[in-house]
Amino acid sequence: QIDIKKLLQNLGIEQINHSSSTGKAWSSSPKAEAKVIYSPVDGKEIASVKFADADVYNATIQKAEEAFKTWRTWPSPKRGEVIRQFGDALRGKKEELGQLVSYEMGKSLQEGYGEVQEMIDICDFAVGLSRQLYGLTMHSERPAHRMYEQWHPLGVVGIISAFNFPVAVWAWNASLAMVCGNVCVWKPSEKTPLTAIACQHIIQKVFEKNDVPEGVSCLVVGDRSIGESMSNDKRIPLVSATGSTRMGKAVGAALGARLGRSLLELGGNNAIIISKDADLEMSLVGAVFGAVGTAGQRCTSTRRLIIHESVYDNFRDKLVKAYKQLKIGNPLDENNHVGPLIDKDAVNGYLESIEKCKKEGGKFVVEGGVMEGAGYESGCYVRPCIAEAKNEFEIVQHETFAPILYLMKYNTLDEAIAMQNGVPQGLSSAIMTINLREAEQFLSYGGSDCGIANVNIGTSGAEIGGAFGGEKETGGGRESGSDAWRAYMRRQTNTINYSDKLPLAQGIKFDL
Ligand code: UN1
Repeated sequence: QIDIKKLLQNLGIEQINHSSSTGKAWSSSPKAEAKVIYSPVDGKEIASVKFADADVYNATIQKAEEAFKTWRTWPSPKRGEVIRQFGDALRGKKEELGQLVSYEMGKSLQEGYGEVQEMIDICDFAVGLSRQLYGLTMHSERPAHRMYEQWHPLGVVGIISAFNFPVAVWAWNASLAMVCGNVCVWKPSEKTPLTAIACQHIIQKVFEKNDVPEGVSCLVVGDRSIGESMSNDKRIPLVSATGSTRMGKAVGAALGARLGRSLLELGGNNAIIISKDADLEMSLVGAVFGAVGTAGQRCTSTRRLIIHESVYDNFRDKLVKAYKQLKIGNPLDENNHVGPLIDKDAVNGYLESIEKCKKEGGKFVVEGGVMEGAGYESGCYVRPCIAEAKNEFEIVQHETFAPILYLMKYNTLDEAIAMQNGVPQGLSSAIMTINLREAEQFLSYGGSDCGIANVNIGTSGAEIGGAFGGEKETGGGRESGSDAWRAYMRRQTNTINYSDKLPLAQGIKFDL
């Protein structure tokens, strides 16, 4: 059980009645109506928040633009120092923030803590990065000329995040964008605004202590109209959006039309290939965690298992046995494996997908259904289920954000790879094998076509150090580690002539 009033208080939340913040300052339109946020855990009201309108949105972007003029003059390692302190503040609030993530979103407490840990990790990464925003130098073809490139911040970065990782994905974007010298405007999912409000309070206190200009980290709580405004707003050179492919196509089209930049991290349809040479015990843990963790609501969740025919029956039976042991219930109780879906719409989507799968000929070896009775009052708890299906089923080609796992059989590895790649999405993929030839083929140019390809690890639970994102309908963006920071900066090539002549490139003669 959770004392939500106390939890919000411990997180320093004073401002739930306003929709927008530029740091210390909070505001909302006097006309804004209050929206009640319910927890999927117990169906109870957490708090009511206000959604921003166009006026509040505009004022926020204006403040962000002003802040950028100062923030970009701060040396990057000094910006990194502020992010270091933000990471420390998160360490101090890990328990409380993790609990609120769990209660507002419905993921297990362990995963709530894990999500805050991802925020801490990316802050550490960003601190190091603040001294490493490297550009290349190159040799000029002209005498006494020097060439190099440098990376400058873009300006206002819009961040649209999804309910399933309500805080970590913002931190991936914001911590990198801010050490790079950008200012951020965050539109969190309208389903999980409270964790966003909590984060804004935590970062604001650190910013205040360091005299960071008002407007470097902004929050706008609102519905999709805010996302649309951001996408069409010429004052925002980059919008980073995480969510459904449908949303991403709209954001990408709006940004494309004004030749702005978008960084898209959209749906996945992730498969694990279980080879004849797989360690089946290990595969079992990877597959079950991947499929039921976060109640199947990660973009990296395992949705398909492509199993070699020689181990198919054996592995299916192991899965069925493992699913029987799953405890479904309050995610704050650490004995439970599976928490609720985010809301009743998600439950309906889950039920519809099961029906569609059956219509197309899918055979359920573990049946789904909505949980009823004590502890399930919110109506959001569902049974993780497993269907034997075909890759070409329409429903299998589609990402359902729920714990439905599809099993299919293969004979040759080429066939398995073709199935793995034979979906519109391209986020995460994995092969379970101790056979080097198979592993290398899977990772080669002819192997997985996804942004993430793992060997002997499931599809979910990526570390922050790697670039995160995927191909095809996943949107092509990369966030988090490696050189993903470049997306938040503009590259400038500089040529300096330190001679007293003006030779032209390509040997062109031009005499006056
Ligand atoms: C997401 O679901 O949008 O790799 C992000 C993972 C997590 C992040 C998932 N580290 O599963």
